[in-house]
Amino acid sequence: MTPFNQPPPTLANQYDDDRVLRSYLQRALPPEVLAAIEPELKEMGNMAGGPLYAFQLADRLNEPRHAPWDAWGNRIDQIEVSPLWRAAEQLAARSGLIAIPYERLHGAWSRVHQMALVYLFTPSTDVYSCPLAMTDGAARTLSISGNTGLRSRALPHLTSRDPHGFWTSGQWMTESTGGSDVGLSETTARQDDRGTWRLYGRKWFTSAATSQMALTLARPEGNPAGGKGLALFYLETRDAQGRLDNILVHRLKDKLGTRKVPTAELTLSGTLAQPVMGLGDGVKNISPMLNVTRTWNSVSSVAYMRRAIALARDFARKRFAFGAMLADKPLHVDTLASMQAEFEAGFHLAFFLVELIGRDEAGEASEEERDLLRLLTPIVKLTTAKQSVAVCSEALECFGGAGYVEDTGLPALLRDAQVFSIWEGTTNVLSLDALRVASGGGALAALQQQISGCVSAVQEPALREAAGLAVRTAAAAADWLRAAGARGQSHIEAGARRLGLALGRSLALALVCRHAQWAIEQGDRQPLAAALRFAGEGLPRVGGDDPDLAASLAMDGPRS
Ligand code: MFK
Repeated sequence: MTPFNQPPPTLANQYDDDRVLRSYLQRALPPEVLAAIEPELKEMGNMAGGPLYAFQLADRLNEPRHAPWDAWGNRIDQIEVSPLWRAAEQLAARSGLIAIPYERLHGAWSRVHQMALVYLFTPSTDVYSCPLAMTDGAARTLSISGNTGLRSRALPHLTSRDPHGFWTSGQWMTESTGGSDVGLSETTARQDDRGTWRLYGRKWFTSAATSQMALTLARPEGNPAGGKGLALFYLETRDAQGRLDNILVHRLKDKLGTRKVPTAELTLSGTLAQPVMGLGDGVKNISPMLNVTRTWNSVSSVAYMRRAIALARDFARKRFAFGAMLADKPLHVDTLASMQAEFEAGFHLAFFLVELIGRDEAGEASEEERDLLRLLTPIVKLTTAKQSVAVCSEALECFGGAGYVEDTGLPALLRDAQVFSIWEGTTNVLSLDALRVASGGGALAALQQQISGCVSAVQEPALREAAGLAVRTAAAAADWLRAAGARGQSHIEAGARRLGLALGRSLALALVCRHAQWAIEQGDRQPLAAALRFAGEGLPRVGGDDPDLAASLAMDGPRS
């Protein structure tokens, strides 16, 4: 007797199959831009759901390898990445995943063009988006640095469409003293008599240590402590002979996820470097890079949600249990609906951020939009990262035991998603960043205005109540912030995460309502269902917290 074998989930063309992406692009883009970029999106969608996905599954057990020595005792620190990663690099360069926003063929829409491709590419390439994000961040930082020498040296490589000329960049910030608190960095920069700078120190979490260059922070000797005393440096990892330039790779990290990413601990012992923009304010000067990588993080978070749901949905049509397909089981369908609503709201949030960056880079953003961009970069990152972990976890459950078995390829989704809320600023660090921005200037007012603007477009009676919830929640958050000042810094700080999530989810709701209104006018009521479901699950409450009670609860333990 032939035993029963469950057909595995499969993927269709990931562009054709993605109603949310296609509907968003139809609304947001001028028709001629959509017509121009759609063939690329279709092609990437075909790769991502077909050959690249098959390659990803076949490559599952391949991880980067570090060879410290050659056979004859020479220190080589060679790092081999997996075959999938080598192919991903070629595809990324040829597809212009970094080049597109710098070529800017479609003006302010070029970032949407780029990120729509990135969104399709990312879930089939095992976090190759990490080196790409840093490369984009370096390209952006150098292009606005005013350093014409470094710009003309590196930018043509970082934005090349030729895989042979393409460079990736590292973003070497983290040290064992300063993960989040980068100002504690101990790496020093020393200048010799001829004016040449060399770096000395240990970098503790250098992602994608195979890059040709890196932007990093070091403290010029004699500079004061803290982030202001650090300076932003450019370095090339290899010398003219192709040897690592006084860089010793100690080991690759053994991480929960992102296992294809060769994250290294390394020591710089006299590596040649050049200051990018002055000899101080390093944290501030590297922030354009952080803001770009945080945006990639947001797009990757929604891309992972979409992939997890695509697989779970396909499986629901193939899995028979308790007398019916899962797709016909009301409770399973209800669970998928909640996942889809989270994803759909997160998608609109992430791509709204992408639109703002595009406008800013094209010089079309108003002052309010620039304020909004500064506030939303941390908020969208922290909101979508939390969504992604929750949705990917729920998706694994949709497969029962198969979701917990490695060779289905499914557990990697959750392991990789978990990084989104950690790297590039944890939820709490980003909440505090957002709190600072929201507390001064006009950013919070700009955000409330944006929410009201979205909501004012909503006519459909069923949507109006949902849209009103977005306005009320954002207003309550702003009221809390104004009142919290009188209750002291620890009170404000304790509420920062709730504030960030309340604002992020309010805007997500407003954006999905605005989109739903447009879609209804096109005869599509699916986004309406997403908006109502997202609103129905509620938005976070800000306030009502007492820091003293929280401290006794959090640090619970025997009293002396
Ligand atoms: C899938 C794609 C994902 C990509 C993967 C990439 C791989 C990972 C590579 C990594 O390197 S991960 C490690 C990333 N590390 C972080 O994200 C650090 C997290 N910590 C923070 O963000 C802290 O808030 C921060 C280090 C910025 C705090 O440092 P400080 O020394 O207390 O600085 P401060 O006072 O907050 O800011 C200094 C100046 O920079 C201020 O300006 P002023 O001097 O004019 O007052 C800030 O306003 C400004 N600033 C800080 N963050 C900014 C910013 N400006 C614009 N945008 C920002 N995000």
